[in-house]
Amino acid sequence: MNRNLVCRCELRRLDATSQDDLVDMTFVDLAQWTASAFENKARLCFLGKGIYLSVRLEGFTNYVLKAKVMTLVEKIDRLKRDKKAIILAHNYQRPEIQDIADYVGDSIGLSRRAMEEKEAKIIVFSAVDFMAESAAILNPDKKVLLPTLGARCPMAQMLTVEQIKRWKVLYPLAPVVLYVNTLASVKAYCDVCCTSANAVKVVNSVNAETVLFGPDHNLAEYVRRKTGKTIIPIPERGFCPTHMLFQPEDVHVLKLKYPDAIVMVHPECTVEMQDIADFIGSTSQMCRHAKKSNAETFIVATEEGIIHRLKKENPGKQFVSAYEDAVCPNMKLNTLERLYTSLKEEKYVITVPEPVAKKARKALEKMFELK
Ligand code: CIZ
Ligand code: SF4
Repeated sequence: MNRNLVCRCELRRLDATSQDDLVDMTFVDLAQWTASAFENKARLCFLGKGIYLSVRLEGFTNYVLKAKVMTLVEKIDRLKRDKKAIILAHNYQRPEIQDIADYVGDSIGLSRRAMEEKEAKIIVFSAVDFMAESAAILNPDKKVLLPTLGARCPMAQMLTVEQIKRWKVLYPLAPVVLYVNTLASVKAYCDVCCTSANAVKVVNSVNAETVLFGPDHNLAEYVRRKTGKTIIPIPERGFCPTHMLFQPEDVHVLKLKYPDAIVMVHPECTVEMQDIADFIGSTSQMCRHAKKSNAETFIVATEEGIIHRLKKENPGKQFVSAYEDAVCPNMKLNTLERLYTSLKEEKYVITVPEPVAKKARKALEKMFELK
């Protein structure tokens, strides 16, 4: 082949914003030596928005430098590999995030998975603030990223250190059990943490008949009924705005359409909802229950993100949200685009000052010790 071919360059538009967006750049029908000779030069020409270089060789038909535009998922996968990162996603995340995550679970499952991780240098925690904080507390050697800084759980903001101090004056002998849906600074003031999956077990394990429990008063009531202990909710009426949207009336209407459906209710729902439930449990408990149950249809009263996982894990069964608009806007702030930017720019790094982390870690570890 003639090595002195004269080449003429043309600019063409492509649906890509930068060289970073392109993969599989190849010369079509061009001998290998020519391809490599041009490759570097051609790559340098990816300058403007959506512009790429095509190459014409005189005396030949039109040889075009072909490049494929990477999908967002491909870009995230490439960054994950390059940066040795893993993605952990909460059960309430958007379906497309759940589908690319290395692990999908509830807060305790995610924290456990983060602790077991040996290879990754970066953990992208696709969830809300307090969950990423817990991961950072339990994994001081890893970089924990929250894709959206504003993804905050309103329930976690409902309990402050000052409030705990005041309640402790009123009940000096009562241990403080806090739901993980609390900020690290608040966890530092509790005896032991719990999740909705293990709240009953944790409260049964403390050696006291009166327990200060926060911040969710519906979960507090569920625990009171299950343990028979005196549970003092702190604050008096802490709640999850998303779970408060479920109403028994909606379930009664759905039951007319699905009379054999099993009603699964999260303990963050109101007591009235708990009263009409066939099964009360956390998201992980709902997943287990749906798998082993012989029922074909389930009415689900928790954030709608879980429906995606339930359907994926139980293809033959039907899952209906007890209220389709029960969407947690905070969880849904995380999008694929934000996840990509988070990985690319390594933001937002979640750190907890060690004096606070040390105390909060103790409360979290105490929970993990209860098998
Ligand atoms: O513990 C969690 O992850 C929460 C907030 C809910 C659940 O039931 O999984
Ligand atoms: Fe917080 Fe409720 Fe959203 Fe969970 S679903 S993050 S408790 S607001």
